Amino acid sequence: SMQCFPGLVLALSSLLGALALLQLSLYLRVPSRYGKHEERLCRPRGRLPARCAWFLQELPSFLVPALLLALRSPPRLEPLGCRLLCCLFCWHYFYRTFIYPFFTRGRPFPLQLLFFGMLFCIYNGFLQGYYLIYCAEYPNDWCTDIRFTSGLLLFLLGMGINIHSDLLLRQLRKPGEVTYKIPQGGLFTYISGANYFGEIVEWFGFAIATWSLPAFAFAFFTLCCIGPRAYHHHRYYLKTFTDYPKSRKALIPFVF
Ligand code: NDX
Repeated sequence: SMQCFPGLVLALSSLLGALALLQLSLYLRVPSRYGKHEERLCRPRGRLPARCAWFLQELPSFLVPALLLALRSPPRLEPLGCRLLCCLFCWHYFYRTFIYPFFTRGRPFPLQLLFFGMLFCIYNGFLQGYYLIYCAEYPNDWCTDIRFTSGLLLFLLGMGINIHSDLLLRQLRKPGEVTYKIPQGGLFTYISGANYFGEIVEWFGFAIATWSLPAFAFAFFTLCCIGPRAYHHHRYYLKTFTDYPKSRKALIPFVF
């Protein structure tokens, strides 16, 4: 049966950190090509409806850790912290896999990116789940540790912002519409990337709550992946809408 190999965790986390830097160097100047940053919808055969694409892409991030948690024998009952943290991760991806895709009004998603996205979700789902279920050691009172409580609070706050902002974006379109409008309300009042800001806060909260290398590597990856994207969204809006609110920032309210 499976056991903890600390060297494996270190290697996979380092590779995740390296992928984050690769992302940053690739997507700082040019955005990743999906959504509003894709050239015209000219090759309809190379894409899948947003609904299927997001479902398939994110499913492994839910399934892999959920299976690891369910199939571990003997089941990991102690300490409470590990199961709780693993459940938080699965909870986010339950939303992203089974709820978000069924309401999205996004444009069809490129198959090629879907393939890489899925590989990434398998990789990260395995790393986070494997670490929490086979490696992590917490004292029995971890649930009252300031790192756990403050991290959990940030996680919940970020998740709330992320879900609320994705809802505001969705409401900009009627079913079947594919045009872009100026997002309004919530944190969009201050930043163009409100949904991304929420997601970043969420995963840094998770990293603090788990106090682990894999989770910090993933939070860093998220920052490098959607941070630049928030900046490119912002530039797109400034270029497209002459009446775009001048005081709005890209990712961090009042700052950047
Ligand atoms: N999926 C994370 N890298 C990614 C998909 C792409 O969950 O090759 C990372 C994720 C993947 C990426 C994933 C990993 C790295 C990949 C990358 C592609 C290339 C890259 C594989 C897995 C790669 C290397 C080199 C390392 C191999 O039509 P539309 O779609 O634009 O409509 C949008 C709509 N909307 C508007 N509607 C009307 N008016 C407007 N002004 C609108 N603005 C937007 O709202 C969408 O339907 C919806 C949201 O759009 P957008 O662009 O704001 O968000 P989106 O990027 O689609 O993300 C959706 C949610 C969001 O909450 C975000 O926080 C979360 O998913 N997310 C996204 C990406 C990554 C991630 C989280 C994470 O790292 N944690």
